[in-house]
Amino acid sequence: MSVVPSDSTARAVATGWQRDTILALFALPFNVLIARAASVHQANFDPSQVQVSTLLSIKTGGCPEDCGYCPQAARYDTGLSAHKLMSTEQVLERAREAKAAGATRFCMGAAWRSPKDREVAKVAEMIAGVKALGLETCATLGMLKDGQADALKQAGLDYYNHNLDTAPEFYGEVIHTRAFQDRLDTLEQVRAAGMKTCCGGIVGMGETRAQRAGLLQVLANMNPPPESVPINQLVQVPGTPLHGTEALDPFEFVRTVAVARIVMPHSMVRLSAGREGMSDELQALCFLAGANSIFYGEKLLTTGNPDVERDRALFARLDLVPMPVAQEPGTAHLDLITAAQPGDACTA
Ligand code: SAM
Ligand code: DTB
Ligand code: SF4
Repeated sequence: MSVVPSDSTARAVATGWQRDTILALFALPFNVLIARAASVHQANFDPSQVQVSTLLSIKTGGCPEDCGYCPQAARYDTGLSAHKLMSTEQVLERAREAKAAGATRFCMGAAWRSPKDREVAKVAEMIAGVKALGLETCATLGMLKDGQADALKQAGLDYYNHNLDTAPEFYGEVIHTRAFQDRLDTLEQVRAAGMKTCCGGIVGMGETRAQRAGLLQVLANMNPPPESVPINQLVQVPGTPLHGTEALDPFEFVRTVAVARIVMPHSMVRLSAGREGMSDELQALCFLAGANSIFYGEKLLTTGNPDVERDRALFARLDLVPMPVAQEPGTAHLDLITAAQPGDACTA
């Protein structure tokens, strides 16, 4: 059975993915699905390279939204204390540390529904400073209003992260304070300002397989699809409404990564939240299935991430090397493959 358009590894990728086609990919025998995803991955990227990004919460907690998964929503008692926006110097210090540890991208996250213009001006200062360090810049600040995306772009922002989180039909069961369409509107502003998008979602929130397929369908049919696609596994935080949700079968998580790789062959697929609870073997399967980016450093925004020693050891065990900035997908870098020193993995 062929459920992948024959040109899916070519640069001009098929759009117009149907839900049934994506579900048929999910339903392939596990080994067939992983082999197919691995071949799409290899045709477009050097499979031994993994992008290394570091995340920093520049404004933590106290958020007015009601996202059912999020420890930073003020209305849930998660024991998290709220902090005001960090100073530019504090942020730059952390960015210098991230760079020294081997990160190539620095992502700044704020627990806002939507930033005020004066907050955007402060973050713009941070972005300019991080960019000047030679790092790729990414920010996730909530919904953007007119002019804000342009201000961020002008400051040097490369990527704006704004997740769809889940399928349109499941969205209303998780978040009530803003709509799926609001997310699409912000992503459109980001595109119009000339920035790249980092957009993905969360799995393991009690959604069905059809809904996981639905999330990937909306992402893959964006024109163009997001350059970065974070696949988060729900980190269950006591006090949030989704705490206690039945855990997703880890192999279903791997299938989701594999299908994301097939339907978005040129995007970076990031193994994002939830990695701390995954074994090295499970992560290796995710890399085989086409994941080629991670968050690196002990903390995500407020929850844990594998410590750097564990990730260095994982890279060494799997002969993975950090991806240099600006690798263009679709061009297998044989020079880099041969130059890579297995075992000399993370420069961190
Ligand atoms: N407040 C902004 C917003 O929501 O757009 C930016 C920060 S928000 C924390 C960024 C993303 O983190 C969310 O869209 C969600 O996908 C992810 N996230 C938050 N809490 C999570 C959790 N407990 N497990 C997995 N992903 C989570
Ligand atoms: C994304 O998709 N995942 C990151 C990043 N974008 C901002 C956030 C994960 C947050 C996990 C929960 C926490 O640490 O608070
Ligand atoms: Fe607020 Fe973002 Fe958390 Fe939603 S995901 S509660 S908007 S910080």
